[in-house]
Amino acid sequence: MKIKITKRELINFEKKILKLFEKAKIPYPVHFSGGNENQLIEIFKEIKRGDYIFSTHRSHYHYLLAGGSPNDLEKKILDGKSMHVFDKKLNFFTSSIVSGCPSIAAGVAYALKKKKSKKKVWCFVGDGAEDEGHFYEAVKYVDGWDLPCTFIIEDNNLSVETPKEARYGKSEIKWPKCVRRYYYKRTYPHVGTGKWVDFSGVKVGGPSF
Ligand SMILES: Cc1ncc(C[n+]2csc(CCOP(=O)(O)OP(=O)(O)O)c2C)c(N)n1
Ligand SMILES: [Mg+2]
Repeated sequence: MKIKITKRELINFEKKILKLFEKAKIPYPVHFSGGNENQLIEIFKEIKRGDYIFSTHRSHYHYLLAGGSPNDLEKKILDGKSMHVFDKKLNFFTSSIVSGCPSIAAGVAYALKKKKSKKKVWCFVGDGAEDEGHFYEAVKYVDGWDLPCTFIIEDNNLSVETPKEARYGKSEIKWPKCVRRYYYKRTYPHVGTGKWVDFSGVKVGGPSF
């Protein structure tokens, strides 16, 4: 689709929301996007109007790139809906359940194929969702039935504050072609206090052998 918002506008939107959050105007959890503007702009050029988009707890950039209005999004965020952005007109859905969307995305893709629709499904997940059995099941179903659905792993090497190596050692799964991945270094900490929490002294995850 033709992208109507620039990288700078995306960044400025999040900065504006961050200011509101820090002034305690948003007494709800907010997850800020940042550091992945270029990758997302490229991906959204491939997405067509009318395609179905499934997002995550971190949905602001996805919504704006899908053509959502910044003013509407700001209202939703001020109303506590940052993690529940939904817009039927844009076929835009989120779930803040980690890996909550992949099986729904697979079901929508199944329906689209059955109806011989040309529309596609795009399902964004974090690398934390990649750890979940739900993700595996949805990928297997989409791959097996060759459904029009692409999963995009947004890999910042962190599930909240825990890197992959601390979660499951060195495993790297080779996913089928319906799964893509982009890497990025996030701009903000997991939950938007705007301030980084120093976890360097905390021992995290995993069995000790
Ligand atoms: C089923 C489920 N388990 C745990 C959580 C708590 N939780 C919220 S976001 C998150 C991290 C998931 O990692 P990732 O998708 O990579 O997101 P990131 O930390 O990079 O924003 C977790 C564990 C949740 N929302 N849903
Ligand atoms: Mg992550």
